[in-house]
Amino acid sequence: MVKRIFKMCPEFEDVMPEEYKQLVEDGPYGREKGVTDLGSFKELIEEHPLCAGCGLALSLRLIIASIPVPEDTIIVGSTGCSSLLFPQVAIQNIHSIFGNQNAVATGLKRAMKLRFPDKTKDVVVIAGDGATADIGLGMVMQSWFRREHITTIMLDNEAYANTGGQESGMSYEKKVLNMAPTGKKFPKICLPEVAREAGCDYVATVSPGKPKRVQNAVRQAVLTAREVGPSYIQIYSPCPTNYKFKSNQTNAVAKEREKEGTYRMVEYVSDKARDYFKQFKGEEKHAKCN
Ligand SMILES: Cc1ncc(C[n+]2csc(CCOP(=O)(O)OP(=O)(O)O)c2C)c(N)n1
Ligand code: SF4
Repeated sequence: MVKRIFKMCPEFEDVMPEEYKQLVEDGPYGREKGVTDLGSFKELIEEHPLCAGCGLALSLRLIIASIPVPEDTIIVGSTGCSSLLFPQVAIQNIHSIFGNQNAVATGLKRAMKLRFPDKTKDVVVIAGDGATADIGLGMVMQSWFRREHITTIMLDNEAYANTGGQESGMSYEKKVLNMAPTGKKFPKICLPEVAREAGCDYVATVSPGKPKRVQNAVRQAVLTAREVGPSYIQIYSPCPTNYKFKSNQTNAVAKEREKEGTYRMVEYVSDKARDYFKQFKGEEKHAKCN
């Protein structure tokens, strides 16, 4: 396994912020840390303003603990509940106007390649279902058609939560929400299938109820985007506030939906990606980064 090496420049040690020093000394900068280590190291997100029991917060904690090289990653967020949390994440991140996230990520990835030709910079989009499957869908799909080397992660809470509970393309049929009082008239969009048809080389649906699966999917998706082509993860992130269940039931709701088959967990790896991954033969796939 190739070890990641990351050191603070000695000349700057005394002027670097305390938080940064802690991330180098006791956090995941330069080290292999994952979801099974949570609670034993300084995390990249330690507090947030989202509702108690928010599925997005659970998902983001896991996603962020799974990013293979956080110090060389840039997250592109979008408007929605998750955008309230990103200012407190110790990974470079940029907020994009609602729906524009994959266009912004495209420009960023290309600019990073020009600016740092000898370095790997991973660009990961993390946005809500409204931003991804509705208002930003055109830009999301065009980035997949163009085979941009970026990872797209949808936080699927099956609603426009931040604006009070409108239905989204990802809400399921007949679901009554605060601002969909007669129930949704159309079925849930099957975006994993759209992603596969649009050319994504790695596609997975996961939920925070199964942390190790989240980690494997995130690492595989980031590596795919780095070396093969676009990748897509959809993480089911139940919203207690709009779906009106108790805030300690979030993981139970996620597990129940998976068990009853109303939230399908799928994984698709293209032949190209499968060939690429073959070379690692059981090694930690993400370890081969600089
Ligand atoms: C261009 C633009 N259109 C609409 C809005 C209003 N708006 C803010 S958040 C939001 C809903 C976000 O829904 P989603 O992407 O599902 O994220 P969630 O809040 O559910 O996490 C909308 C419509 C906006 N801020 N900007
Ligand atoms: S409204 Fe829902 S998605 Fe938004 S912060 Fe609250 S629980 Fe999370």
